Amino acid sequence: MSETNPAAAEVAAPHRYTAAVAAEIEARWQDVWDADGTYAAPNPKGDLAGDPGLVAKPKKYVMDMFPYPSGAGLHVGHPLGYIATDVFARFQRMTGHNVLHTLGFDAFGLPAEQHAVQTGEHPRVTTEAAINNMKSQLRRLGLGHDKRRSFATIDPEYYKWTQWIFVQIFNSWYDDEAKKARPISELVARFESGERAVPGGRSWDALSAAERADILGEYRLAYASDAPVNWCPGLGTVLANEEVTADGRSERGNFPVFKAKLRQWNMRITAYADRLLDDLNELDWPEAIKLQQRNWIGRSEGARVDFPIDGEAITVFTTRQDTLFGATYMVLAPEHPLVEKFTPAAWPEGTHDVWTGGHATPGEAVAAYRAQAASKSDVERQAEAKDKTGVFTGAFATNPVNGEQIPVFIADYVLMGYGTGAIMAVPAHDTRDFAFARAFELPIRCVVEPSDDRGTDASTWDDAFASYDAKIVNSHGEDVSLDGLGVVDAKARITEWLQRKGIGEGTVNFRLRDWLFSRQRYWGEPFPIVYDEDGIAHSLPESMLPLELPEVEDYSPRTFDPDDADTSPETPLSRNQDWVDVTLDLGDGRGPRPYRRETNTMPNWAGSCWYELRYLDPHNSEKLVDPEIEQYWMGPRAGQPHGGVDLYVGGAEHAVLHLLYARFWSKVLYDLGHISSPEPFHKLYNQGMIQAFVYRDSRGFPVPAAEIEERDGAFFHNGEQVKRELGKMGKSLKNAVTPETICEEYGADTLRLYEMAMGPLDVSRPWDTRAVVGQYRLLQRLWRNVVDEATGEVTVVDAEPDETTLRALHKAIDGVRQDLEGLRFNTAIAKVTELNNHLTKAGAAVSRPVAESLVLLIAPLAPHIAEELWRKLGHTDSVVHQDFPVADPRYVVDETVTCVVQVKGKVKARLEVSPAISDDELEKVALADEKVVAALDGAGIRKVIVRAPKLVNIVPA
Ligand code: ANZ
Repeated sequence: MSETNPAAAEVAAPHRYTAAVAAEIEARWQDVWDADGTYAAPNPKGDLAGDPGLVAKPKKYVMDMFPYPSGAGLHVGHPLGYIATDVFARFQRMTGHNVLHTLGFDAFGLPAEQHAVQTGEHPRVTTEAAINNMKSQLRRLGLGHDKRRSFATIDPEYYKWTQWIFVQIFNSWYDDEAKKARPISELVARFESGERAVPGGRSWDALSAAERADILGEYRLAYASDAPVNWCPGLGTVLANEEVTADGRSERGNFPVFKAKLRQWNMRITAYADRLLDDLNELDWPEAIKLQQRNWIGRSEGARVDFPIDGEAITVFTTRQDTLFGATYMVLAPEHPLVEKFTPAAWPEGTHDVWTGGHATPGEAVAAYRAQAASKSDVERQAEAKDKTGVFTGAFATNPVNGEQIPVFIADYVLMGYGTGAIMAVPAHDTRDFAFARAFELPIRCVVEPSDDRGTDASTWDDAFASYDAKIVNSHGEDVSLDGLGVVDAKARITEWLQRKGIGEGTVNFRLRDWLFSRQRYWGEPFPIVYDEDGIAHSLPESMLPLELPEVEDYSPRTFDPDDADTSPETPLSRNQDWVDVTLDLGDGRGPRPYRRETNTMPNWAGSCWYELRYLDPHNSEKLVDPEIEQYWMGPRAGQPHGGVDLYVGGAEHAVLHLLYARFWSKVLYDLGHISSPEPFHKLYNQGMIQAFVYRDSRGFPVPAAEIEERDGAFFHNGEQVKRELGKMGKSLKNAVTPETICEEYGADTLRLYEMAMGPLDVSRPWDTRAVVGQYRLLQRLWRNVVDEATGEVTVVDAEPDETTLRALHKAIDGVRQDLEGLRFNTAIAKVTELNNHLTKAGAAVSRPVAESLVLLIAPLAPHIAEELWRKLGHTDSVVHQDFPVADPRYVVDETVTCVVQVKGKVKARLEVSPAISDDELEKVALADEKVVAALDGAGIRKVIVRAPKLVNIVPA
């Protein structure tokens, strides 16, 4: 019989497992699963309530980062994580858990909007078509999702609650004393009663509505402000810091990004900096991701110090207050509001030429320099290697530790948005200050003794000495001296001194900025905000949610000359006057009034900030999630003090944005009492990428990978030799392989096995279509161990398995269990393969309990074939909810190991013992051994050292 002639094979073996058989089985079982609701996870209550017996089981919440429904559909690289979570979820179901596993769609986003801009077709139409296409692609893979719980972020019933959460955030403030968010009404009550002083010193009653709104805006966790934002005229929208590249351009489109003052919505995520940092310690996340979040939040401990100037003070933030005696000049950010105030009309007598930048007056110099700085991004300004630029303001401030008059500069390497926007410069010990001091011929004074051999005369140095690990020198004033102290002690002493004098204090500063939350886009959630005639923002009452997107004629944001910074955005929603200008009764006792709607939309991140909560209770129209249901699936428990999803799988590219924003929203909802879990995701796992070979012709253009011929290790396309490299998989590189192609050729179970067998889940791996057949063969052999290929009859026998088979079986059970629990799917498959091969080689009919266990072992990985074989083996209930096999420890251990028994350090006996033997038992066996008894020859025993199972050492008395 020839394997290469499938037609002949099918005649000889009409019941062989083939692609056609796989296709039939897979479609049939997928229909049964859908009809039976096999993957429906019951809730303790609500409309998804189910079997209380199931709810009494421990829960497992297994979740993927949900996809953006791209029009291009899925290639085989996309479902890697989905298959992995599915295998894990199936395993958990078989080990006694009530498992919640589903998948929704993160469906607002730019591609559909861009398509709408080009074609005039509503983005909803293209998005829904893409969702439907993806759903059918995913269904083909046999993923065990609870489909009742799926939704898309564009569903009005979903974004109703996204808007509702925005309203909660808008209507709360952060109480620094209680360290939590509270309703803004409590703050108002405190202002009214006088319990808390009103900023500005007036009484709350005496303030106008607009004045009150301004004050509350300083506290609200969602607030509009005129802060400088990243304005990208080329895209026609503002961007979050995270969306701007290191060289100050838009991540998307690569357009220049400018700093512009625009009124925008922000989220006060900075209020949560400490908690976002501290709670990371409790999460089971990859260390690399935790580190990225820590760096992003960027906590710095240091001090604020006042430098007197003209009867006032410039406050600096420094992390090196121990180097105060080495501060020889100061630098303010060019935008610093105090710059004008201290800039004199004329240059002081004898001002150095390099300090003036060639300008006639300090005023001119400052104005020219400011204009220049405004055209650079923060990142460009901070670049280490850049030549340092700046100008002297003409003013001098006093160094408080020694009374020295030091010049005040403005320079763009100091940012307004960090610390206080002003620094004391210590050129000897800070690299940037060193470069600046050299350029402007400023004194460089060593105050930390270098540990290398450069000496303490800093004027001879080539670079700053920035190490912490050294002693302070040259640092004594009238009533404070730091000389001889280490850095840490010096910091403590000087901070205490500053505090006592009332000119400074220890402080913590964060790099994290508030989150810019508005976009000038159509395809996003509208803000549930309206403005009254005084321009005061009001949130919509819940009864007016969802606020649905209006129809508009033109979806495009207005874009501008990419280089023209003096433009400002125009939002698509502002083009529908009937929607924008409305008369509403907000139910606040003021009756119907005219309002103007907010016309920005929320950023893409909004919908993914809380979706893990909506899966729990997707149809609840009264609440975002029922508290009892939330508590059941997410609530804190032993080992998970902050609760959260039990396993969350997705790409490492989401280290800061999505994962930080979602944590922030959870904490606000937690503080306000809406949920019991302050963290959304307890365990995070990053899957690797599936890469693919890219073939390029002599001009470097990719050619279709499917058309490549390989000859003697070289690759050809239409006869022309091409180059092969490893890259991303996708349309543009002409190397995408769709899951459908593989399913047609081999079946979904083979595809699942192949993806899981390619390597450890967290490692990237190259796709190789030719290797897929290996897993297909495994399934064929599995089938053959249960089913007669000629007759289709089940061949298993009721005889007891032999000892070696029992050992092979229980070792496999033991190993596969541990591997599946530990997400080591590739090694689990290797163990199943080994067992299957053992049965094939044994040649005899397989005994029923062995066959059944084998089917159960592979069920999480290849669910369709497992379901079919389970049925063929005579079971009427689904394999999905069977108990996963448990290994019998007697067969798991190697039969025996050799134990060496020594008396006085000499080997006297060798014993064959069980590897599981305890120290006590081994000692008894050793002491009873004839040869040992003979060797001791009646002597007493001083000491017995036992290292079970391999060594016993006896020391006679
Ligand atoms: C004096 C000094 C001496 C500093 C020294 C450093 C080394 P991190 O750790 O990132 O928080 N700095 C403060 N505000 C700044 C701003 N708005 N723009 C640019 N630089 C700013 O950095 C804190 C240090 O960065 C501060 O400590 C300050 O320089 C500078 F040997 O003060 B240091």
